[in-house]
Amino acid sequence: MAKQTNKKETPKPISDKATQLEQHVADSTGQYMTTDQGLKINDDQNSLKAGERGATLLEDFILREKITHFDHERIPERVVHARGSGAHGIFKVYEDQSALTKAHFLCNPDIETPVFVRISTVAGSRGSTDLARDVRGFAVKFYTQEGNFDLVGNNMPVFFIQDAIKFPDLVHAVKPEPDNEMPQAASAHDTFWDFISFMPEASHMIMWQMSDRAIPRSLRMMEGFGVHTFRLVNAEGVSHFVKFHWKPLLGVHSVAWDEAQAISGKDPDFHRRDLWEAIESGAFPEWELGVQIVPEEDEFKFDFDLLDPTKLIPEELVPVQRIGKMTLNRNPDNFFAETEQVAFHVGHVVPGIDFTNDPLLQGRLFSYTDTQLIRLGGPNFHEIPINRPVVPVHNNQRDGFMRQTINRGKTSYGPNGIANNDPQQAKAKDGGFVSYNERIDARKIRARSRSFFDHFSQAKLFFNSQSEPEKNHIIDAFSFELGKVKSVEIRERMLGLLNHTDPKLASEIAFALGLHVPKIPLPEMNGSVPADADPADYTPVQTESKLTESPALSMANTIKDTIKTRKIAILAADGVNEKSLNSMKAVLVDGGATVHVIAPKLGEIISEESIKISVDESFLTAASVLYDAVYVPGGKNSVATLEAEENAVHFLNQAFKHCKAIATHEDAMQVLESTYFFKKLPKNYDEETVMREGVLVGADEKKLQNLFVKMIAQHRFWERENARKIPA
Ligand code: HDD
Repeated sequence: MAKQTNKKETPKPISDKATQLEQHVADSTGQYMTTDQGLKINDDQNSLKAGERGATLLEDFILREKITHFDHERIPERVVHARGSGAHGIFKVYEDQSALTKAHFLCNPDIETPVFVRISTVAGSRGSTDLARDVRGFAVKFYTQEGNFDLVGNNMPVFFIQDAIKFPDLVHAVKPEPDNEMPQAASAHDTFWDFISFMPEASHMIMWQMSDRAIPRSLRMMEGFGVHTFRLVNAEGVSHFVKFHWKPLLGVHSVAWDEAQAISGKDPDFHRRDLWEAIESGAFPEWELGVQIVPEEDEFKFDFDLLDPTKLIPEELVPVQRIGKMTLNRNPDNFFAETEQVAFHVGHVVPGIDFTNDPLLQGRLFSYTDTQLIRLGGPNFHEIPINRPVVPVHNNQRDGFMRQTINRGKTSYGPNGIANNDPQQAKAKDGGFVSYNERIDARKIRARSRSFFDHFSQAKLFFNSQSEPEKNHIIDAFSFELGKVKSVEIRERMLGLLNHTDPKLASEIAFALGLHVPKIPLPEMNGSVPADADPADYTPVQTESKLTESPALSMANTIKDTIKTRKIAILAADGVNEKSLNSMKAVLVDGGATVHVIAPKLGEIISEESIKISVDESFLTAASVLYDAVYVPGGKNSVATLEAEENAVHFLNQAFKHCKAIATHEDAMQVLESTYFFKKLPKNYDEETVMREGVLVGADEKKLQNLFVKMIAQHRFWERENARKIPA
């Protein structure tokens, strides 16, 4: 007899949410196959026929059920953020924040709040590449004891548009073009840049989008931002403005654009795999929750409007206080049930967290529930296990497609006398949500505040705050994207717009495009002018930011002190020196890195000491772009094989091109000599040179290992990039 079992084999972290989800988990281990009605199936190989060669009978309910279910397996993908990866975790606040907010989960360091996180690209379809140049969505659902709180942010702190009414236009422009549905998961096409060229308000966001933030090394190495200004409200009803941040403990790191494009071919699931593997291996991704707090009375003290979602508050003006930590510690059991069906909404808040009048946020407050109605098929999507709060739900909402709850009793209205007026409203002191009592005294008007009209000063601030290599990458990214635009008119209009942010930036891009920067007066390129308005009233204002630089905006200043979870390739072949390979491997693994031995073929290699070493990947299945660094150990025969192996030399050339750390044992020098970059290497290998160039050859094993670890922690040696135009 098959054994009944619903137990998981591996212990999973326990939380209220995990326990709740467990009730819905089905595990077929040791079970008989049944129909959806629970009938045991005897033959799942053949349909019921009139004779062996006969027609299939309509009577075959088993066939009908199976095919019908299959025919209905798909639901609409998200209109934006269709491609995403999810994980479970926990959040804990460091210290009581009750001076700022009455949200329970932020007031008690003993409370561990379960979370589900979904990180996504925006433009591509569900099956598109992870490495698209794109904004990343960063959505966190906190299952608190006061209901669900969703922080639905991005990995960039600002947005393209200032008013939600423009969102459908923005998305239509960036999505594949409607006549031929090209290109997939890319903004590098005419309609996107056509739209942007008429939207001066996008000037700041496109600097972020063209920066390396749009091609993260890992979803675990990205910042997150709530983008809008929200409110925190304490038990006394005092409100503070707040910007939410997620700060990754591994730092903020990106790949090179050339590398991103190659990864898209070699492993389009690169980010999803990386997140999954990190969690499976116990290297749990961690972020600190940061808040920038602005008292109500300081609302107008900045040279931008706090309600404008195209502006950030520079960290140098208002420091980010790190108030808690989120750890992702469990992969989903089922992608569709959890990651696909999770429904986020900026309007899911708890007492102590409230909105501002940011016009983008206000529009979002409508959009998210509305979209779930079509995507998840009706008003009961909150009953899908991943969406359920961990606290009970009681109200008079009833019925609708796929209702799960069996509401007992006669009443589904209030007030009622039949059922003691249950469910009852909760007083504020008992946790009832009360909106912040903001005073609004206004005329009804379709308009935009003049305080939203400075579109360039923060775009400039961002560009000026970047390191030299980061600036180059931005110029290259614009040159690539506009280079893919077919219409010269659009290219020129974009150059005209960029010229208002930074003339040098515009002229460098113009050079790559073989164009001149046109001088276009701003009113002529602002498409956001209502029909009856005077365009002069909509002309952007040119102001200078009080800050000339904000170091927090540059990834060059991020954390660079760990090799944890980095992937390192060791190239080897038969005859490798076992000690040279394994002692380096041990040091790297000790530092928390994952090490793969890559050889001409899978199986095992035999070292010069006749020791068998297992091979993780062959040159056919591996590629340099999937690793952070590469090491070549000694061993005469191994070195000779690699030197003659084009794929090994290509591996090193690409690693060099993408500015990665490269180390070889002194005996493996010959392999380096076969690379195109060997002649560029400096002759003297003192530590300073190594840390500048990122290529290391050494005889002293201890020194080699220590320096290699330091090099990998640096992430990349972007200064090498003058060698970008090489044949790798
Ligand atoms: Fe949005 C999804 C983030 C503006 C309408 N958005 C979505 C997701 C993220 C964001 C992370 C994916 C959630 C998930 O993983 O399921 N969106 C943002 C940010 C914005 C923003 C940070 C600006 C600050 N969004 C925005 C506007 C509108 C929408 C202005 C409409 C007026 N967003 C949606 C949506 C989506 C969505 C159509 C698609 C799927 C979904 O909601 O659940 O409703």
